Amino acid sequence: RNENINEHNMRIVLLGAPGSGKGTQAKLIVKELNIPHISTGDLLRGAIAAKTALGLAAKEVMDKGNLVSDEIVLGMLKDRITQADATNGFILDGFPRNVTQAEMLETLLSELEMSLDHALLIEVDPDEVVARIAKRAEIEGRTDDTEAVVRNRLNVYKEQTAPVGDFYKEQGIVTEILGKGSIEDVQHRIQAVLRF
Ligand code: B4P
Repeated sequence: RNENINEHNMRIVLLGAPGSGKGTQAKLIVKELNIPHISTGDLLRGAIAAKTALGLAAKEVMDKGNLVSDEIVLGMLKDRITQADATNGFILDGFPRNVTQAEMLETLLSELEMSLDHALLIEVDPDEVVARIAKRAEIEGRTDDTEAVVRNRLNVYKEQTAPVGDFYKEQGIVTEILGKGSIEDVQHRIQAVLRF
C-alpha cells in the first residue's frame, strides 16, 4: 500500500452504466488506498446468498434488472458506512443509483460530518457494455446478466442513474473517465485523477 497519500481525502463514488467497469476498477483502487470498497450490488448478493428475508425480496427485483427499494439499499449502506474501517474514506460502487439515493447520501454524510471528494463517471459505449456482460454471463452465470435483463438494466441506467451524474456535476466534483481499452488503461486514467 502507498502510505504517502492523504487517505483522509478519499471519499469516492464510482458512477457508470452496468458493465462499465465500476466493480472491476474499485477492486484495483482499494489495493492501493487503505479504504474499503462498498458495493451495494455485492451487499445485496450477500443477503441473497444468506437467504435473509431482505435478500429474497431483493432477488426478485434484481433478476428483472430493476432497482431495489431506496429504503432497503440505504439501510444496508448506512450499516456499512458507519463501520470503523470507513472513517477515513471509502469507495462507493453502485450507489447512488438515482437522485433520491444521492440526496439520502448527502443527508447521511452531513450527519456524519463527511463529504464526498470525487465522483468518477466511467464512460463506455452501450455496445461495449453488452459485449462485456455477455462474456461475464458465460463465466459467472449471474442471473441478471441475460440479454433481456441487461437491456432493461441499461434503460434503468439511462432514466434513473444518469441524472446522478448531473447532480454531482452541479457540485463540481465529477471527473469523466474514458472506460474503453484494457482494465489497466482505465485504472491508469483513474490513478491520474486520484494522484496515486
Ligand atoms: P451491480 O452489482 O452494481 O452490477 P453492475 O452495474 O453490472 O456492475 P459491476 O460492477 O458488477 O460490473 P463491472 O462494470 O465492473 O448491480 C446489480 C443489481 O443490483 C442492479 O441491477 C440492481 O438491481 C441492484 N442494485 C445495486 N445497487 C443498487 C442501488 N444502489 N439501488 C438499487 N438497486 C441496486 O464489470 C462488468 C464486466 O466487464 C466484468 O465481467 C468485467 O470483467 C468486465 N470488464 C470491466 N472492465 C473491462 C475492460 N476495460 N475491458 C474488458 N472487460 C472489462
